Amino acid sequence: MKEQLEAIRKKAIEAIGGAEAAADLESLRVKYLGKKGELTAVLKQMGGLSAELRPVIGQLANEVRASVEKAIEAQSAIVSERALAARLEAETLDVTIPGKKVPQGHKHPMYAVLDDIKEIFIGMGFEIFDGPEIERAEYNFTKLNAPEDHPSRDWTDTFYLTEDSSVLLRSQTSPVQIRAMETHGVPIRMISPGRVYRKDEVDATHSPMFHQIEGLVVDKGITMADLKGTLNTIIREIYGPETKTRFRPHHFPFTEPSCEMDIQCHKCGGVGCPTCKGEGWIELLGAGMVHPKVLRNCGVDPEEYSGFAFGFGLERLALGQYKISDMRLIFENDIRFLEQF
Ligand code: 2NL
Repeated sequence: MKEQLEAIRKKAIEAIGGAEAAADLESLRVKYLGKKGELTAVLKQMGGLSAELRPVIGQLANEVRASVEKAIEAQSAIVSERALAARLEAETLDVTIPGKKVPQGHKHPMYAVLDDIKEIFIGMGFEIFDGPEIERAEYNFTKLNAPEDHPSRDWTDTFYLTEDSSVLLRSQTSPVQIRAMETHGVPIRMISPGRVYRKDEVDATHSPMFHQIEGLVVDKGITMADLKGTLNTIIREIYGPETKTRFRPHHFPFTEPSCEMDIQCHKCGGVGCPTCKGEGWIELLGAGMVHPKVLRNCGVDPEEYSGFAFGFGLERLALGQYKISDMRLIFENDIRFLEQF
């Protein structure tokens, strides 16, 4: 039995020395020291030994178990050290390699123009209001005094979302102002920038979706002088203090009287050039005194209050400001274009 035990010790320690993974060590432990292992098998035969031999063999068996356990422990340390070394090797990080440059973006030129304009209005005490892009015809047209047969109501001009033409994609942001008069009440000084939708074919100056900024001021005693003064101040903030403007009569269903505002061509100073198409003036926005019917439709008494409103296209303004020749460039988001701003 002594030889048997020594043979187990030799075999086990050899096998353990060759083990390369923790799992191999565990199966060797089971093989030699486990309940059904080789050492246990030998110990089971101890009953047949003489009284003198039994303690000697018993002690030897314990020694063998201890040395096998020690070998497993030692090899286990080596195995995990090797595993760690291999992992460190595989995950080496060279901190001296230059980093990857993250390209830095910036505001879209049209939103830069929008932010500048918002700042100017905020500085003059205006509030900014948002509203839904999916609107009721009632808010987009009816409350704004658009007659039932007004051409802008035609399905060839407006995107309707229901068969009965009661829901649509807003064609202007005035419904935001109607809602503001109803919920916020008057007096009010506000602008409503946002997307609007019209069934226009895409070309250099048209897009079926564009951005509009509309403004509204309602208070006691507001007159056409307030309209002209406010718009002149704002235009001179944007285009410089020397900018010349003019107001021409116009017609909108929601304002009375109505006008359009032009600025003198900054390129030719009013003489006439390709930028202003020989006119000397560039059309900028539409405006007017809020129609008494519109005020009444929003629960405002036109005997007590009056107001002015205006609206303009943001893309058109940005095109002019950055001397961009084609509106499609604003929407295409080609990096080569956007990087220039
Ligand atoms: C344009 C210029 C305009 C308005 C928009 C407006 C809003 C309310 C009441 C009255 Cl709540 N008017 N907005 C006024 C004049 C012009 O937009 O060229 N539109 C077709």
